[in-house]
Amino acid sequence: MPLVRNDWTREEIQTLYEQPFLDLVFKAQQIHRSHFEANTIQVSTLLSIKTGKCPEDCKYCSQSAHYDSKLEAEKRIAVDKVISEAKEALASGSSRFCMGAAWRNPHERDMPYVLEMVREVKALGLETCMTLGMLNQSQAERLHEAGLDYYNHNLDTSREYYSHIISTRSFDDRLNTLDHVRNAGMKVCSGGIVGLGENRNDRIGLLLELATLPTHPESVPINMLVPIDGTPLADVERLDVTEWIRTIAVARIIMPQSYIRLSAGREALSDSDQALAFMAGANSLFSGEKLLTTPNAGEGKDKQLFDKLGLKAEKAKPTAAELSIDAMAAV
Ligand code: SAM
Ligand code: DTB
Ligand code: SF4
Repeated sequence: MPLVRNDWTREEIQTLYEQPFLDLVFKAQQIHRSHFEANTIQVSTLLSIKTGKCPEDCKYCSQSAHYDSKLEAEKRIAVDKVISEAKEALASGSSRFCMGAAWRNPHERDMPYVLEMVREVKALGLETCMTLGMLNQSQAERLHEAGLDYYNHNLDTSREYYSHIISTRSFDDRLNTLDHVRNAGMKVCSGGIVGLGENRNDRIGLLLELATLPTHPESVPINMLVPIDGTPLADVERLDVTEWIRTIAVARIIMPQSYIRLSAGREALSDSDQALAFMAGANSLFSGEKLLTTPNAGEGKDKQLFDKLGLKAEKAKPTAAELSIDAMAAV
């Protein structure tokens, strides 16, 4: 059996989900250890570079202009401010800086702004990531040339449940953006959200889509809905934490070389829940006081958690270009 498969079937994924919880977590941890260093977590910091008034109608989102979430919208923030936040992220041990904008897609007039930001953040020695909505092929190529390592664009949920959550962009629009990102040579960060009122078949459907992409996303965020007052999902029934952890474990098993990211929703988890999520193969998270618009476990809390569990933060990986410069310097 090859190490990494792209031909997973719905039935196989369902069987993985349905096994006893401890068997599933045990298997996920075994697979995790055969592909990654144990006890090592990749840490990213998020920054919202343009907040609110988004034209899209994602039913979970505080930033959609379609709902009254009481969020205060902000214009594009200055590049200098982004750079000072990135320096702080680096100093606090993050290896990747992820910049997000509440756009349907970047307009051409926004491109010089985002490209300058990528160049400057990259120059600090951080890995760079952006999430700006849909991209066309030319935008993806320009971002890659400027030094963007990762692009985050989530499928969010199954193809079947998708239309219950978003009507302003289609599931295929999302897959097209992922194609453009991949073709441009960037790494893909794509996952979804659990706890949207979907059922287990939808969670299976989401993972099936991700694990049958021609190349697995290098990073797979598994968000748990953060309920936002004023949005249509504000009062949706909360999903049991073990079901979130099952989703993480199945993702780890079927995408063994991908970083599985414990994403939005960590605030609702106890330290022991988080330990279980790491046991299930999660090996990446967002640190810092804030995600894009909602609170997150701050640095202090995460440091305590890492100390308590004996975890260490992964260092930023040098790029191929940096490695060849080092090799030349050694001659
Ligand atoms: N506007 C861009 C887009 O949607 O393509 C990028 C930012 S958007 C906030 C990034 C992702 O965050 C969404 O796809 C969704 O998976 C996640 N997200 C947003 N709001 C959330 C919430 N309230 N709870 C959990 N995850 C959320
Ligand atoms: C992802 O999958 N989760 C992050 C990141 N990609 C951009 C965003 C989470 C947002 C949570 C809600 C908020 O803070 O607005
Ligand atoms: Fe806009 Fe992204 Fe929020 Fe959807 S998830 S409303 S696209 S900011």
